[in-house]
Amino acid sequence: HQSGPRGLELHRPARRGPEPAGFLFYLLIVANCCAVKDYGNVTFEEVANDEPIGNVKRPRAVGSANQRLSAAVHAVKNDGHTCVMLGGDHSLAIGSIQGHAAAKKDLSVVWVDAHADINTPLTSPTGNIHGQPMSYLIHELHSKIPVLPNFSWIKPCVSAKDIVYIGLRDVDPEEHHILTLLGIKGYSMTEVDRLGISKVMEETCDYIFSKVKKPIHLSYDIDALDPSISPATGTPVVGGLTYREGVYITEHICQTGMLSAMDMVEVNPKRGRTEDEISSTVNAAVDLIRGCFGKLREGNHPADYKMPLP
Ligand code: HAR
Ligand code: MN
Ligand code: MN
Repeated sequence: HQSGPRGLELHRPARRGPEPAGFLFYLLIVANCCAVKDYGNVTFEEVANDEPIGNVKRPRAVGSANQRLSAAVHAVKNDGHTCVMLGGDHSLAIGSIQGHAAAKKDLSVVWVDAHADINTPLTSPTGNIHGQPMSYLIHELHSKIPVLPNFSWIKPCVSAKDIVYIGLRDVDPEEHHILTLLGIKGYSMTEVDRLGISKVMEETCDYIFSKVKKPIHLSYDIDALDPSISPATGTPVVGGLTYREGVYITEHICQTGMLSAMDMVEVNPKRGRTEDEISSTVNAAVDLIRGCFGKLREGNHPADYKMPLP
């Protein structure tokens, strides 16, 4: 952390290539004092005849892909590193958070997103699993989750009180009911407008650290940012975070010293209509990750930097 972002070079996503199991790609990177270890892509097997269950699309492929991801994240955490997971759609948070929780018992989750992604398979209006990941992970919703093929390995691992949402502006009525029922802490764009992002982050950290300083799982959906900055994503929603608000969140999370794993998701170059849309989206994602690992807008220098002698 001290020496800043030198060495944190991220792989740019390829524009074309196989799209396994509904995900674009996974890449795990570990940063420790900004030394980066690339754990490589998580590979998935094709699942034939992956028929919907109810309206849930491709349950077997998504279930088994997340099981592999969970094992990969667990291994990264057991190696003692901070884990960066590059997606891919937000359904991968199931495996990412599950694997993280397997290594670190008590987590808090900061979910930065235009969407709450807390539909259950039964409330989902679309059947898209990337609108549902939180529902599989929360203890309090366990009884509301039906049996799905390749989902039986998932064990709820997060309490409703340990979650904070930031950036919400497209929440389904059923999701809003769940958020209210469980009393989940959230800062919609209305609260970001009212309080300002610095107050939002101060309150967020007071809340998640109110009892003990738990490790943070930051799940950052690029669509939290305004589509004028990050248009190359599957479900852009107007009225999002500015670039500066988005980066401020990462700087604040970094200075807690408690970031333990992060997801950077829904970056989808195939949804960019021009090269500029793609590069703007990807560059924003890279800047958000660098913010998480110590890049400061005031500038950085290595702790052991020495001035050249005259
Ligand atoms: N709420 C909608 C659904 O459940 C759309 C959410 C999916 N889009 C996302 N998630 N990008 O963050 O289908
Ligand atoms: Mn999301
Ligand atoms: Mn989203």
